[in-house]
Amino acid sequence: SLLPSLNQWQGCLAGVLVGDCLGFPYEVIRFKKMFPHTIEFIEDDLEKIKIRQMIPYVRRVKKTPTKPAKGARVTSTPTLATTSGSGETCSERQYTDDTSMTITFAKFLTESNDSLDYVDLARSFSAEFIVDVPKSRGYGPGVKKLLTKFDEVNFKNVFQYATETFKGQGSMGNGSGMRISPVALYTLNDPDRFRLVDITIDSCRLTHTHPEGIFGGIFQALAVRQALLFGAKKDKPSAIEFLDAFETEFKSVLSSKATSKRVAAYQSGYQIYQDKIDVIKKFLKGGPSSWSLQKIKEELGNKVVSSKSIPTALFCFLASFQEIDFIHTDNHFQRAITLAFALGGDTDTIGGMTGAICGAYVGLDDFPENFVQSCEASGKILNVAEQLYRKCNNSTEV
Ligand code: R7I
Ligand code: MG
Ligand code: MG
Ligand code: MG
Repeated sequence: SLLPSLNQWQGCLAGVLVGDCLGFPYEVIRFKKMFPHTIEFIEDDLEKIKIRQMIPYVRRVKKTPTKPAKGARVTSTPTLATTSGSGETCSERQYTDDTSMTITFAKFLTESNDSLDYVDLARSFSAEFIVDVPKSRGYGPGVKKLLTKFDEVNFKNVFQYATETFKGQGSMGNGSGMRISPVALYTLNDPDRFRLVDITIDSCRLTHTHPEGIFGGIFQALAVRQALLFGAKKDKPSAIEFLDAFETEFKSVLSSKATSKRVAAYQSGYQIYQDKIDVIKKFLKGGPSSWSLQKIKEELGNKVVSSKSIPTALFCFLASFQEIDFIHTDNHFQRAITLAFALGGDTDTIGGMTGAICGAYVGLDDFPENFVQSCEASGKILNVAEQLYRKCNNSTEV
């Protein structure tokens, strides 16, 4: 069978970027005030389903802070900085922590030797966080504190601090899933296919030790891998076939000899994801008339915690195998991310995770024109995807 192509590797990471950049203005939790110009036809679709009612006002991103529009609530959230000159309108769509941590993680995997040093990963995340501070990338509050702490203690005992967050439960934020797709790429050709689980757990443990955070990371990494593998097939599967294969693999993490010991400490985080897989199956089998935006929100979720967003991203990808009556595009990638945005809530992250899966499946060439190029750091993310591809495929051919 065919190997996943460079086009798919780049589609995966560019998928994070596009979902994040285009998605964050729709988020109702943070960044309410910011609304860079967006892709018109997505806007048209969302307009029809009244999504814009959630958005207080529209304005372009400027470096110099502008006065909030009349009637807008002033929050402490600073405006997004841009790379353009002072006062100039910036034409790039800004990315957030989702993309930032994904790029850092991908670079780390590209530059590391085989024995990954997670203290180095912590250093890289912290260093990039500091670079990101003036740009207000919207890092989660728990992660923000941790990345600052790591630096303060000079990266001693980096695994200790995450266990102390959220009253000693550890974070179950979806940050574990939003940055994980490079791990699916990095381990794709590894003879030990469960190395994906090891690297996911160890990297998540820096910031997300809650069992649901850990299993969320595993869920998203496996979804991306499944997309790479099935996207390379000549005979494309149905959405249900994709889900079945994914479910088998996800289940085997718990039961297989290679991983069961490793995940034992986090076992309690598994069942909630199995329940979500059952919901996804019910929706796919019932077809588009069996679900609505409201039902997705209620039964799968659109929240900032892992279990209420990571399975939702898989659903957005799978539901988009078919036409959706309120989204007017023939393009799989565009349909999938538009569905993610239409849910509201944590739109940058659900958009980015949907984009990672769908981009890995369809490949960069199948993105609508200009989606990637209009985002900040598009060259950077395509470049790191290519370097990671060359490293892991041991080749210089495309
Ligand atoms: O997971 P994390 O990196 O946040 C990612 C999100 C994405 O939406 C990004 O786009 C960015 O906006 O933030 O950061 P954390 O601070 O670890 O977790 C994020 C949020 O999840 C927290 O602020 C909490 O609201 C929630 N959360 C929890 N709530 C209850 N109990 C995380 N862990 C818990 C918990 O154990
Ligand atoms: Mg974000
Ligand atoms: Mg956010
Ligand atoms: Mg988010």
